Amino acid sequence: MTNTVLVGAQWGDEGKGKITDLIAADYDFVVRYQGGNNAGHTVIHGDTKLALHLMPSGVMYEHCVPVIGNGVVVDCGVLIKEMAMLEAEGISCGNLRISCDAHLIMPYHKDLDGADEKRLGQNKIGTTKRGIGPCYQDKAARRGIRFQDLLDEKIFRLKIKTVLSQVNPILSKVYGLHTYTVEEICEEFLPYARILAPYVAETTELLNKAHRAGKSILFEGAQGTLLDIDHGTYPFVTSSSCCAGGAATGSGVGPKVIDRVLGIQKAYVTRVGSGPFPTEQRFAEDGGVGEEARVGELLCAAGHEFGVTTGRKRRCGWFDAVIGRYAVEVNSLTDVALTKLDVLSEFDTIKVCTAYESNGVRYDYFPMQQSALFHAKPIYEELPGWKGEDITGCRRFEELPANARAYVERLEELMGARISIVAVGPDRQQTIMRG
Ligand code: 2SA
Ligand code: GDP
Ligand code: MG
Repeated sequence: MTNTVLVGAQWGDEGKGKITDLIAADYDFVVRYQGGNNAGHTVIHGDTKLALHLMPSGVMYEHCVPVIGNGVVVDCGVLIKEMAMLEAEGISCGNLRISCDAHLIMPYHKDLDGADEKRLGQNKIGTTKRGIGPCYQDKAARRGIRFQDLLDEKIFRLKIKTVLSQVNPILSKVYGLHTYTVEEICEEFLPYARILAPYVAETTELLNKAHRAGKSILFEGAQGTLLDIDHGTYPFVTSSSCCAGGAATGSGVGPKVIDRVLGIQKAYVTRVGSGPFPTEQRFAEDGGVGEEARVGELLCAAGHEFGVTTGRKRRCGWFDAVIGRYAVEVNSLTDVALTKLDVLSEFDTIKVCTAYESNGVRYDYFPMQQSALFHAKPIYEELPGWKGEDITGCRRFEELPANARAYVERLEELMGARISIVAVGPDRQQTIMRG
């Protein structure tokens, strides 16, 4: 039995939902280990496109147990709505298990997220304003509210009273926002407790027991390597451990349980929100001119690059092998799934960034210094394209045009990792499994 971590190798939206959905059939458990409803994972159900924000993509298979691990932050209202949406689609959520240690996103977290972004003005992070950062702040400050607190009304009231004594003055005095009473919070959350209680479990024990019994586990990452709180482009990151290491801390299994780490890479790169992006092809509205703006717009249009959670237009750019190598290292990637290769069928030639030049220094690795990354200029290699050839029907690697095969093989060489899966369209079957 293989236990696999599936991790975004760029800035998120690499197509994790599609690949999880594709391989989840082979696993007994599918576990989300970090993030919250900032994530938007697209899966296709029949003819319908479904956006999953909190539910692990394994929910699509009846035999799979979807688990929301301790590392996830949960907006109960959003989860309940998502469960209702899935049930309406005929997808049962009966197997769902939620860690009793997972933290709750409270209304004041969302208020603070929005207010913080407003305060930062031009320097804003570009968050999804779902309360993710403030919820993880409370977790680290050891005043967060967990599912186990919610299930015990007496404890819940006590904890809310304590946290409000700290949060209310910040809301009113620092941000001029309205404050909350214990009653207000209870009115909203106690009904959530009644709905969600049957799903709350000691998931660390559940997963370890399952592992001992020979069951297989898929850990579904959200966001991506460069949005990781430690290894990403700090401070323009999310507040959780998106990298493969987070799968262990965010679920309660030890690292030796993990056999395979599958990195998901788009055949080009996108980013939502602020922060450095060396290979970005800026849109006209962001200052791009001529060829740069044309390439950015074409990638965005052909790839339908709009946020699944917020609808924001994603910034687009050429494939960056420096990031690819970095992702291989920090996640111990065993192999890579390359998605959206079909989108590149629009181009005569395709650029790949092989290294950076920054302040007169050549970087073959991802620079840790923020200023070096900020000034990084990509060094490109230009490869011939396969323009006009429709590759969405290809199911074997040999069926791809020679230039598409050469592109994939060159990326493997530059990253030092095997590309075991190539996606050529959004549907489950539009995939080439190379083994
Ligand atoms: P947050 O809300 O605190 O996590 O924001 C911090 C940064 O993390 C980025 N972030 C994301 N980047 C890509 N995709 C994400 N999910 C949605 C999607 C995004 C959307 O699947 O499309 O709909 O806009 C995601 N979630 C967080 C965010 O842009 C900030 O840069
Ligand atoms: P995630 O957050 O990593 O799960 O990715 P998103 O769901 O946010 O964004 C990926 C988008 O690309 C979704 O709309 C998918 O349906 C789509 N997609 C995934 N793989 C492919 C592919 O190979 N080709 C095309 N054209 N679209 C794809
Ligand atoms: Mg997404």
